[in-house]
Parts: sequence; structure tokens; C-alpha cells
Amino acid sequence: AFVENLLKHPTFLNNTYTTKFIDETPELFQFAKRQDRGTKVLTYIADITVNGHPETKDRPRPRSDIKIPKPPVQRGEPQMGTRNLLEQKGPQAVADWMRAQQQLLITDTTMRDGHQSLLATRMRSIDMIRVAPTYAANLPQLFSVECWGGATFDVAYRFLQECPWQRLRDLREAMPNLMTQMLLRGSNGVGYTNYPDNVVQAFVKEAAKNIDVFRVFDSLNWVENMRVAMDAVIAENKICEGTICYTGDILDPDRAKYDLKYYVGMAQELEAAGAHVLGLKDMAGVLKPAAASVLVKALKQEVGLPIHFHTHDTAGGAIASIMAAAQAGVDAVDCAMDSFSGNTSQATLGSVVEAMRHTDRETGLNIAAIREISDYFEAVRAQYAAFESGLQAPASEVYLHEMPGGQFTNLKAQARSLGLEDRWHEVAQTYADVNQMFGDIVKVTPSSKVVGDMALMMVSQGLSRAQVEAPDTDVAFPDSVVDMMRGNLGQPPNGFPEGILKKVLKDEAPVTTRPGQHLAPVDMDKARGALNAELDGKVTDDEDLMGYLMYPKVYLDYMGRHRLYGPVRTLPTRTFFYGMEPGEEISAEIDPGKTLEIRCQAVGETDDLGEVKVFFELNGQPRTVRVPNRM
Ligand code: BTN
Ligand code: 3PY
Ligand code: ZN
Repeated sequence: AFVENLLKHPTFLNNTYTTKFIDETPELFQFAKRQDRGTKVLTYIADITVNGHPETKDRPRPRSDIKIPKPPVQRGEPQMGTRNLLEQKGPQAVADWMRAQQQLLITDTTMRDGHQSLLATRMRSIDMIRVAPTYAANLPQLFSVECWGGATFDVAYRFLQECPWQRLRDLREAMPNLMTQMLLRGSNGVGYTNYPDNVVQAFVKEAAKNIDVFRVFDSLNWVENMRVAMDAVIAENKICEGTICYTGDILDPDRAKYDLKYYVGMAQELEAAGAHVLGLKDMAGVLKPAAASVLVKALKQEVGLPIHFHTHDTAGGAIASIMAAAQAGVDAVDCAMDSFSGNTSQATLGSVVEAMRHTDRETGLNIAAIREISDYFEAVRAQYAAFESGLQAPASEVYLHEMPGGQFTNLKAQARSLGLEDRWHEVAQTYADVNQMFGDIVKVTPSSKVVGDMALMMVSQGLSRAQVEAPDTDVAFPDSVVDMMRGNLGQPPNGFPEGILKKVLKDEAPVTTRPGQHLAPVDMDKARGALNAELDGKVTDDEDLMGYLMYPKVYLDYMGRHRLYGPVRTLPTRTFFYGMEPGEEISAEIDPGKTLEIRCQAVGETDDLGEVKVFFELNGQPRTVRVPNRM
């Protein structure tokens, strides 16, 4: 029926369709409900086999000899971990324990920031879930596993055709003794814009079913804009890590806006707001060792909270800063498994463990267990060659532009798509200029995206900062810039500079109070009704509703594809991105204990209707799927 719908469709007949045609043409899905999940998954494999995956087209291919990654063996049953303490005694007890004990505590970020920073967030759930029991069994001394939030939420729906909530439930179940951690962008939730307060609250409530540690930050360091999210975490009895985003250089007198006093002041505000832990988020990796030492010492002295330090290795200095912070008494630090570390990602977990060995801050983690898990992830990473950035070496240029690790490779890809790849260093310089023009702001999602949009626009149009600022030139600012100047992301310290406000907004007055204060609460029952109607009466749960409220179009597109392709999250990663070859066999466990054994027999020729038959065996039975050849 799908193919009949497709062949009758005017766009298809006119030959004006693109690779996104199926995604953007919901009427093709009208019939799909009747098909069983096996057929749906075969339809997906057939389509990818014939047409390729749009995301891996023209990108480097994985080596042909790679194997499905094999998770390391578990050494016995999981011992008690931080999660057990949280469950038994609550968040304050965990915070007290952090401060009282000596070890340098470690959060593993591989499943969130590690792949967000190195592979454009493309790691699929299956590659995480298969190793999660090994974490529980072999690394029970970890402080937490950061595995959710940030960009992982929308990328799961948008590009990976999977449900982020299901990923979280599966990981939680596989690691019952370890605390799960997420990155929450305050009032921006896991999105790029401020949401109404009741949406943020409902999101936190839903996430708290399976998240233990919430790292809450604001992209302009405005504590006012963090309270709703922080209060919601505290109400769920989970760990609220109220977080400072670090920018500038406290030791540089020319960057006096963000000096030691500023950070101590913000930390005290976060403590007063009820944070259990103080997060120190160096999203670009610009906190140099000497400054880390001064900052951590001051924070330890002036604030009563345990401190959790996050940095990026973009300049190659992460481990040095971590050592300095550890000597100054930092309580916990973030690292990524060796094979997902370095460059724009976190410091190397195994190296930090070794650096601490035979010191008073020994981590208690088993280095052999780390190597085994890292080897597993090395094999995982090989499957994602299409998403590697090609970055060859660390670069001190980060101290010039201050781009967050999660943005760097993305912006570079955007520059490439605009034909500006050769002018990357100009983009970097312009990014720094835009930051100064905006009054020297914190740059982290979403404010970093605004600065990036402006920088790309200026480089592609050949505009300098002086030209943009000149009162008589007419500049068409990107929407995101107008939105930020209107006050829709909140306020930076001392507000935005008068000149740029006037230039962007002309006579419009900005709003300088908290955006959430002006956003009407969403009527949840009404929204659910609208969503059910969009989905032809399918009754949706709270997870679906949150996906829809954060990303309406992305979520509905995901659901449209889900009806057609079924549980493709269960496919091996190579199959998901490249389809199958004749003679190849795979299995996909679509429910616990229910496995599809799939063999690709042959791929036919394209017929007069522009269709290709793909011949499979599904659990031993012959099955044929016809898909359009769109190549
Ligand atoms: C994307 O749209 O960039 C990624 C989503 C995956 C789309 C799949 S690939 C095969 C099929 N054909 C389409 O037109 N969309 C889906
Ligand atoms: C995100 O918000 O996704 C980040 O990683 C910020 O550093
Ligand atoms: Zn980060």
C-alpha cells in the first residue's frame, strides 16, 4: 500500500521529490498501521540498501573489516554504588559524602558529551545499552554516568529514529547501582529556546523517574533563569547540580567582567538557591591550570558545596587543569573513556585514573576494566566514521574563540556546507569579534548558537564588526540574534550593550525580565488532545507529550517514520546506516526474547515503475519488499 500511495503521489510522478520526500509527505503513511514490525524493519533495511542513508551519503565509510562490537565480560555481580546511597539516604547525604571522602570522584561522559563532542551526538542507543551492564559490574566506584540531555534528546528523534526516553529507561535498568546524570539547559530544557515554566517542571518530573543527577545551567549564567528547573529537581529528591559556566580568564585583567569575584558570587547564589552540588562547567576548555587552582580554592573556601568540574580537551590541556583542580580540592571531575576522549571531548579517563594512582586522591577505579570498556567503544566508534570531524590535533586557538566543544565540530561542518571551510580561522576570529560586540557573553547552547549564526553570516557576507555596528548600514540579523536581543534567552551580567540592542531591535524595547514569566503555561490536557489527534487517535503517554512539547515537528516526523519503519533502533549500527549486502545475516531483538533473524538474499533490478525488489529471509521465511529507487 505504501508503494501504491507513493506511485500515485503527484510529487513522485513529477519527479520533484528529494530524499526527504518520504519524511515530508505524511499521507504516504496512511496505510502503515496494518503492517507487522518485521515487515516495517525490512522496509527500512530495503530502503537504506537501495538508496543509502541520507546522513552518510558522501561521507567517509567505515573500514570494511569492522565487526559488531563485543561488550567486555562482567566481573561478578554489581556492587553497591552511589545510586544505592542516593536511594537510601537522599541527595544531601550524597553531597555530604562527596565532601567527606578523599578519592577524586569521576563521572564518565562517553554516552553524552563524549559522542556529542566527537561524533555530532550520533551514537545509537544499542551501542550504549550493550555495555551498560559492564559499567554496573566493573566500575561501581564511578560517581555517575552522564548519558542523557544536551543534544542527545533531539538528535535521537531527528537523526537516529529512536526514542530518547526509551534509551534512558534501558540504561537505568542496566546500571541499577550507578547514578545516571543528565545535562539540563535550565529554562531551555533540552531545547534551544525558553519554555513555559510548567513545561520545564513536567519535563524534570518525567526525567527524574530515571535520572539521578541533573546538571542545570543557564546559557547566560543568569541564576534567575535557573530556579524553576532547580526547584523542580529538588522537589523530586534528586541531586541538583547548580552550575556555573566558565568563560574568559580570571587571571587576565583585560577580562575583568568574569573575574574571581564574579564566579564566587554566582556560586553563592546557586548555594542559596538550594543546589546540592556546585557544577563548574568549562564547556570550551579554557580554564587553564593556574586559574583552575585559584578558582577551585576560592570556591571551596567561600561555598559549602562539593564541586564537580567539567572541562574539554580542545586545547590539549584538560588533564593539567584536572590535576590542578584536584590538588585544590575539587570533589569530582568528568572524563570520557579513552577511545572517546581528547580533542573537543573530555580528558582521558584512564590517564586521569593513572595520574591519581599512589596519591591521596586515588580514584578506586579498575584500570583494566576501563581499558576493556574503552576497547569496546573503540570498535563502536569505527562504525561512525561518517560523523568524524577530521580534527587532527588539539588547538590553542580555543583561547581566542571560546567555542564550546559540542559546538566546534558542528560549526565547522556548517562552515563547510556554506563553502567557508578554507576560511575557518576567519570564522574563529569573527566568532570572537561577535562575542565582544554582544558584550562578552557566556557561549554555551543556546547562546553559542546565536554567536555562531552571526559569525557565519558576517564571514559569508564579508561584513566586519565595525560595518555591522555602523549606525547607517542596514544589516539583516539572523532570527536567533533578534530573538536573543529581545531578551528571549534572558539577560547576561549587566545586560546587552545599548549600541547593539538599538542596531538589532531599532525602536523595539527589549524585555529584561525572566522570559518564563511572560510565557503562558501550556494546557497539558489540550496539548495531549492535539497530539492524539495528530497521531490519528493513538493515545500518547507523558514521554510522548514531552517530546512533542519540546520539539513538535521533530517529534511528529519521528512518529511518522516510526509507523513506516518500526523499531529500527534494534538494528546493528552498520545496518542502520548502510543497509545489507546479499548473503549477509543479522539479528534484531525487537522485544526481550523476540528476535528477528534477517538474511538478505538478493537485491533486484530497478523495474519500469522505478522500484526495486529486495529479497529477504525473516526467521527462515522468504519475504520480499519493494522500495522506490530514488537514486
Ligand atoms: C534524515 O532525514 O536526514 C534522517 C532520517 C532518516 C530518513 C530515512 S532514510 C530512508 C528513508 N527515506 C526517506 O526519505 N527518509 C527515510
Ligand atoms: C549542551 O548544552 O548540549 C552542551 O553540551 C553545552 O556544553
Ligand atoms: Zn561539555
